[in-house]
Amino acid sequence: IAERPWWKDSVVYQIYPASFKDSNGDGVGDLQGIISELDYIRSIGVDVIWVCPMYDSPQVDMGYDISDYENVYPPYGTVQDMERLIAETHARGMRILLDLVVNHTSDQHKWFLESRSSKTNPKRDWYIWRPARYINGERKPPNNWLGNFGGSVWQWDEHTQEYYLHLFCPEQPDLNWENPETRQAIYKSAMEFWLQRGVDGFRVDTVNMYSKGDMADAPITDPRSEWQFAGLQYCNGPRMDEYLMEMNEILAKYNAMTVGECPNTPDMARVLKYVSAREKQLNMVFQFDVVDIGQGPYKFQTTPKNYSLPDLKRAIERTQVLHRGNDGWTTAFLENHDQSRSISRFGNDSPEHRVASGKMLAMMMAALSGTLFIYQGQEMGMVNFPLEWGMSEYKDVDSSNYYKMVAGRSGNDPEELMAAKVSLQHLARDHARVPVPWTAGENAGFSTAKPWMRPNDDYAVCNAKQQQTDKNSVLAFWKRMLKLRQQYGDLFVHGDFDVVDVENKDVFTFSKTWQNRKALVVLNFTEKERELALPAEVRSQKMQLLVSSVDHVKQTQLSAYEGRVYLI
Ligand code: TEU
Repeated sequence: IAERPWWKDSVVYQIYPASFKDSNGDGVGDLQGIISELDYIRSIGVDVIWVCPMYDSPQVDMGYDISDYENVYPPYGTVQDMERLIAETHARGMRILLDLVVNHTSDQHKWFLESRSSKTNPKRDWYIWRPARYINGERKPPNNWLGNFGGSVWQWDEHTQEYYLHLFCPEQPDLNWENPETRQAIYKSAMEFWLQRGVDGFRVDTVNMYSKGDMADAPITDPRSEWQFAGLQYCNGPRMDEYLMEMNEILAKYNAMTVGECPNTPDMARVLKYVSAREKQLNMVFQFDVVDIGQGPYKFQTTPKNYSLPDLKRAIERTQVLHRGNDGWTTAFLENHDQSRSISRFGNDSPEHRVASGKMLAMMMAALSGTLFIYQGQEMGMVNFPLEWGMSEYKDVDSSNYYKMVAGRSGNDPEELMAAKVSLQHLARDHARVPVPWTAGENAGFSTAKPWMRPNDDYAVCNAKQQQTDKNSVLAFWKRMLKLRQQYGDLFVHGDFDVVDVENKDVFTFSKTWQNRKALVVLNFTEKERELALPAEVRSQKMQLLVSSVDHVKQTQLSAYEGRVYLI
């Protein structure tokens, strides 16, 4: 069997520093807050933590705009605090990944301040500068690509009379990976500085955007929409393999693990090349097939729940077959800091069904092959904050840019603004950035000060303290499922995934096979009782119920949101 390095069988817990726990009473989470809860994290049954950007940053994009790779954002702590976090994590038998954000820096990074200072500065070519086009005497950007946060990807710079590229905010200028000097500086400053301090690997931000496609004028594929961003043009450019193999040479010196964030990549052969062991590029990637489901040409141009369960089954299948019969590896995730909460998105976040559907989704994820990633609060069944909250509660540039664009485009049309608000309540990244609730006490136990973001209204019932004592909690069920995932690793982590009844729009049944053993996972995605319709060839065999997400298991009926795993 394929070798099993630690990162294949690990469960990774993603931490968003601003929202995890505040230890010094400034209303913002910090590194000491993470250290203080490492035992809690370990108790869930996870093996690795991934800490989102804690580097020095003006925080335009919550730390994904880095102004100094070799320093910590002061409200979070110091480099010494990071060294303590690394040591305390290792002392508990866990490993630690940091976020590697090297497609761009902050516009406050010293490299960019030099690059923009003059056209002859030695670092001018460390970023991507282009002259304007002039059409009918009017100044135009070099091409009409649109960025991930709306608007052109080109920012005019008065001082040197050129545009610079930014696939995200204007405050996030893209680094020029074509320049070998720049690449070497990135490897040294963003990677080796932390690898030398003992980090075990990286989650690699926007890993397929370092080599851009052809910069020539690329027509927007959907002229109807101002927000049809050109992701397909500037992802997976021609030199991606070369850059990642070069980067891998550094990582290999430290035996470091990598998981790349790989959006906008429908071509499975391209994805496989990134994760194939013999290609020596990345160990695994996050594919976006599942979390992008139901989204329009731009994610917010969609309506809630506008996908079917068969669509979801097919999307999960595309992430589960990637490593089958080859030397690749895959990941399983439903949440991260860019996604809204999975119970709200794929389950049912009403008070009546939050716990049941949270357990059902926990069972699904624990039974999927590949390295499993859980996002802070997912283990407790956190859900989106309600539609009633005002726009002032949305702190994310992605959300506010979209709402502003709709207001401008529609002249503040109330119906358009409400539609935008409905989409944001369903999909905004802000739902993942709400402070983690630790207790039912003031500020949900997150801080002794007013938290930078409002805790969700349900923290009295949904908080870590309550769930650690409640044997029927979502947390208790996640712990149980992670133990079973470890106990039956061949089936759950390495087994071959096959959908059993792809067209069933209510129940998701899939099997996991490892040599002559099989597990059958049956998930009722609806709030109604559904018939337990097992395939004939399975019914005839000896089956043992391994686990159900409900206490009273009926012979022929699945309860609302009930999940079951049978061993065959
Ligand atoms: O995300 C890249 C990415 O593709 C998503 O940001 C997506 O474009 C965005 O959520 C719009 O819906 C990474 C980080 O995960 C994200 O938090 C950063 O904002 C982004 O890169 C820039 O670093």
